[in-house]
Amino acid sequence: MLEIQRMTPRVGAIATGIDVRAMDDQTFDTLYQTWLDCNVLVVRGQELQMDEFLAYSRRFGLVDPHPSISTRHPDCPEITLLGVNKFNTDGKLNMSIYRRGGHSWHTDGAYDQVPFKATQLYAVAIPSRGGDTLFASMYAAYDALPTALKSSIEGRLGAFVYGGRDRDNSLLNPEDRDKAPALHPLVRAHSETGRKALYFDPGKILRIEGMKPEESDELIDQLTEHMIEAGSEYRHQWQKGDIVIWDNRCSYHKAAADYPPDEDRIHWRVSIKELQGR
Ligand SMILES: O=C(O)CCC(=O)C(=O)O
Ligand SMILES: [Fe+2]
Repeated sequence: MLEIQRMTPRVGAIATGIDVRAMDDQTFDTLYQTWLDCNVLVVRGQELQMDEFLAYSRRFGLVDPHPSISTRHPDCPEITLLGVNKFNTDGKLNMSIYRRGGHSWHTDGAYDQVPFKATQLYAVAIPSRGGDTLFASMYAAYDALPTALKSSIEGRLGAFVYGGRDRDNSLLNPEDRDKAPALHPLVRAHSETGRKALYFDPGKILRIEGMKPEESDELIDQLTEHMIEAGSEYRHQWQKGDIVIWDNRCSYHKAAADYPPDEDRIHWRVSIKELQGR
């Protein structure tokens, strides 16, 4: 029987007692609502083949292949492999793979005109220590912004690209590195809950539209300082067989990227976009 435990007052819930391969619509609706309420949903103890993981993922929306072509599963473009091919041919640790998602707090897909609604990971191999994923709420970040900062971003658009101002886009194929920035409101209402969120990503934002470069950089620094509201964080310690889905419209995340490099930490990952309605 489905049991749900909230992990912190704002972010994170863990569901147990279900098999996602055989879940009726009513149970799924409960999970989905929990996910909207808690922004991050963990389902524990699943044993899945790739097609089963994809079928479950499609219940949340449209599964879209990630722009990093080199890290897609060779037989299944919708699935990105995390933690695979970690060592270069010269034996050196490839930091773009080892530290993927670990450079800064971020939201996935802000470089797309239609950003990812959700990202979902399935834990295939887990190291003996480290390798957690950290989450925090964009709603809490917005609510806690000082009034002056709230007014300076109201109605403003951010311009986002893969790699941001540092242009760290080594996981993209060279021909995919020059896409035009995508523009999104920095105060962005969630399409399903209607709640306002601070939609921001210091590693993808290029500039804030309509501002001088120095002003834009200054505001980006201030938002970076305010994006994580103490008390809105959840740190997920992985178990093999966990499925974790996070809502990119209202949460930030970051990989701890601190596990022993000679151990495996492998996830299947999907990016999910909105379908009409939800
Ligand atoms: O590996 C992780 O813990 C998260 C990586 C990440 O940022 C992502 O998959 O979007
Ligand atoms: Fe990410």
